[in-house]
Amino acid sequence: MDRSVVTLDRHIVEQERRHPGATGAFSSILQDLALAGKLINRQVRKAGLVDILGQTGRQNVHGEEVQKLDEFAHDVVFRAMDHGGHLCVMASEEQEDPLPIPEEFPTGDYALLFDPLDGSSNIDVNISIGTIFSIHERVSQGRDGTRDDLVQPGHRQEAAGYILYGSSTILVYTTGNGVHGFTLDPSIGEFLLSHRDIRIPDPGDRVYSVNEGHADKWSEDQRGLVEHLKTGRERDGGGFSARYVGSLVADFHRTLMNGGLFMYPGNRANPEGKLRLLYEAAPMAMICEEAGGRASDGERDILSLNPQNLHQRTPLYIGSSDHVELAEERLAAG
Ligand code: P6P
Repeated sequence: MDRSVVTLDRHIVEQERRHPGATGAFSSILQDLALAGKLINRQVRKAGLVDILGQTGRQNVHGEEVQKLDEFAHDVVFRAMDHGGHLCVMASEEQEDPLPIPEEFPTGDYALLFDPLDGSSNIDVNISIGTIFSIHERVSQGRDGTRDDLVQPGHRQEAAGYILYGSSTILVYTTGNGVHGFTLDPSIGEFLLSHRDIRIPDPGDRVYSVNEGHADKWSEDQRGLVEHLKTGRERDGGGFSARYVGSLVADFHRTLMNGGLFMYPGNRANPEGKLRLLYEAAPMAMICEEAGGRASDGERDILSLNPQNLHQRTPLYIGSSDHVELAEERLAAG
């Protein structure tokens, strides 16, 4: 039993040693993201005790009410990342346009996309929420990065991860060399390696995760798929039970750890669904596929999609390979 205490910093250094090409830039980015996670965690843990709850009365680019904690998380991530000298541009779910690196700081070779606090509607009711991040190598030249550095297909991601503020706070990331989880020990303020080389169970738990409140707007095929999962015989791929938190990071983390199938399908009102490709679906897809699972829009691999704009949405079917394949087969069968 390996009883060594492996901090995130030590893990990053060990990973760097294994990959001589690593310049250390990415390690510094991850360490800065971990700091942002600790700062957001501190506020999340005391939300409700300070006047940080409730609406700001303003709306984000998607017309959704901006919670104060959302705003705080956006600012924390931006300010943790803007001065390290490794990024040339950032993008946030909370801002319509790319975020340039302030003039007073140097820029670097990476572009960061993030959802500062996903699941924010759950903040006031003490349900788990999360920060999601995706990192690309820049494709543009010059000091400042451009939209092209951000709007790249998921298979070009250098790294992806999330921080889940749940019963404990866990940071999960991958650079394509395994998926690793670090649980925050608040008594020492360190993320400690708690889940080395996560593999998604396959076959996974017979659990499906979708908001059936939207069923009336789904396609016939989607309704047929969920009906099959619920009522089909186990040997025919049915016999599933349901779990749904309504917070992507929480629903995805459960799926990653236990297996299962998370779905956010398109519907009549929103054919592309609700989830954002670049800073929600694509980072989760990189993590899931690195852990041995799959991520699809119902027909195509999420990582193969060629994005057209920063905040575009995509349907998402993600989890244990066998379950995602079953979904694709049933959706294709019509
Ligand atoms: P619905 C939270 O608002 C979020 O963006 C994701 O975290 C979550 O998976 C989804 O929306 C839940 O949406 O329509 O089920 O409430």
